[in-house]
Amino acid sequence: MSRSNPDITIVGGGLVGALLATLLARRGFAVDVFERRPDPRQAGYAGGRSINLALAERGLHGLRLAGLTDEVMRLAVMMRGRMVHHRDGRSELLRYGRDDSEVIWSLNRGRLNVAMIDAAEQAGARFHFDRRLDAAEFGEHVTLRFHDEAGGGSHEHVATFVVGADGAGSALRAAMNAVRPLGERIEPLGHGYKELEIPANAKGGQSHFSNAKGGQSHFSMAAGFERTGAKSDSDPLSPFAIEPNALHIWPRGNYMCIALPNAEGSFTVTLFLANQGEPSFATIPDAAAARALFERDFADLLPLLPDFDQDFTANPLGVLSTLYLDRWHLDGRAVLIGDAAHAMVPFHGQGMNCGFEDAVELADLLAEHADDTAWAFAEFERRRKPNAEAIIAMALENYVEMRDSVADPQFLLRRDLGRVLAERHPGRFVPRYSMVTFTRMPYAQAFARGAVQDTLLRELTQGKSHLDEIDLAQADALVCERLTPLAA
Ligand code: FAD
Ligand code: E1W
Repeated sequence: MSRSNPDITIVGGGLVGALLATLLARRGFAVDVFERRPDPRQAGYAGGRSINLALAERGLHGLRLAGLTDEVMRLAVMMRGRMVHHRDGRSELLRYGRDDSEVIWSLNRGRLNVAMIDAAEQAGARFHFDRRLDAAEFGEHVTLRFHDEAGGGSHEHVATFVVGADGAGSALRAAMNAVRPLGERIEPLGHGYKELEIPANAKGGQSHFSNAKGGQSHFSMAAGFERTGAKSDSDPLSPFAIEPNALHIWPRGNYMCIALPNAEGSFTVTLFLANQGEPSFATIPDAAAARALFERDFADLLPLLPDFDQDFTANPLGVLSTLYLDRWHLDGRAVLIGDAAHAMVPFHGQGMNCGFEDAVELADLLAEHADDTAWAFAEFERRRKPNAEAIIAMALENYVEMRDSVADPQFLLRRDLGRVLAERHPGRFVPRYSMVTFTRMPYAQAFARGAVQDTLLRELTQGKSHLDEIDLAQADALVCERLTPLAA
């Protein structure tokens, strides 16, 4: 089929652009990817900083289709649940799923991107690094102008049509919007974030054994090598200062820290905090003020952050916004995908996972309808936009749930009853987190079923304060009446 296929031009060789490039190149399309940054295989990624992200079933499925699972899973650390660190120093592990088949994976963003660029090139895609899109003209063809970030000067590329995978600040989106407004609305969260690091072998300032295997730790949780025993972080040979196989959360009401493990034994910590008010990034303008906040609110975490002042000063303050668009495409000439189409707040850990689902859907549509991209792009938007809107809403809701998870007793009663009903009705009453994280059902369906379940829990717990006051026979009847069984 390959010769009658149009050439594909992708702007942005990040996670989503690289996956789309692989999927299309494997189907015989000629694919060109233009990426603003230098080749990460030569330049080293992220300035040496180790930023990680959580991969779940939806993202894993995309990687499977690209033939990337074996390689990527070798780099991954299993996270079985969230480890909640309370103010009083106690911590508890709340499992995400029913067993170790329902877990998520922590991955180094830079390494993942390199693996994906390699895979795309092996499939035949051509990458052009140091090429920043600065203008696009939409005539009969699409003329793209790139600034050469390495050598200066500009380059032109003429495309039949173009896919914008250039992230939340998409330059292609701006160019499309100038031709025909996309109905863009950017909603700032009002909270920002700062990344910090717990280094490998950080044990609260005490000196410790370094890992005998010299970095290639046996604690890195490649799928088949999983260690049993929950106390691996207290093993003196472990490079991990805290439990490796968890996503750590320090909820503090209006703000929080999280930490995700890296295979080498370090953790990337992220502080999420309001930009204004008390406390906020405005009231901790320097490392000394930030340290005082941590001494008060993250007392058990601070000793694990030996480079606190340096990290706080040098690392940029991240901005968090949601991007809503009315339209994702300009007839058959341009379409947006991933964060360029629907940037969301990170509190469900689904931005990349959702972008990978986009890539799979768009690759399928282009493979079937390459001769009618106007239809393919419209259909892509029709299928994906309601799902993007659903995960956007769920990600916003999850911030509140994460940061004050210990608050309201009615919330805790609903959560406990939810657990009981999930156990009594597997495949019918499924926690919303599980539908989002461990299944590939459309996000919009997970959102809708989640709403039905929440209404049910509110009705059943109305005026009650203990689980044993609840009529489970009535609950069972309502579950069966309002929720259809999910396909296996
Ligand atoms: P990007 O990753 O932003 O890639 C865009 C690419 O386009 C980049 O390589 C960029 O250099 C390039 N580019 C930009 N402009 C131009 C231009 N003008 N010309 C050429 N190239 C250009 N998601 C998860 O699934 N799990 C998580 O745990 C998770 N955690 C997160 C934590 C934080 C703090 C944040 C902010 C996000 C998190 N996300 C997570 C979301 C995830 O990072 C994004 O959804 C994902 O990176 C989107 O991929 P993308 O390829 O669409 O965009
Ligand atoms: C996940 C940045 C980030 C990434 C995540 C998650 C969270 C909180 C954050 C959601 C979650 C994996 N979550 N974790 N525990 N309960 N919900 O599942 O990716 Cl802040």
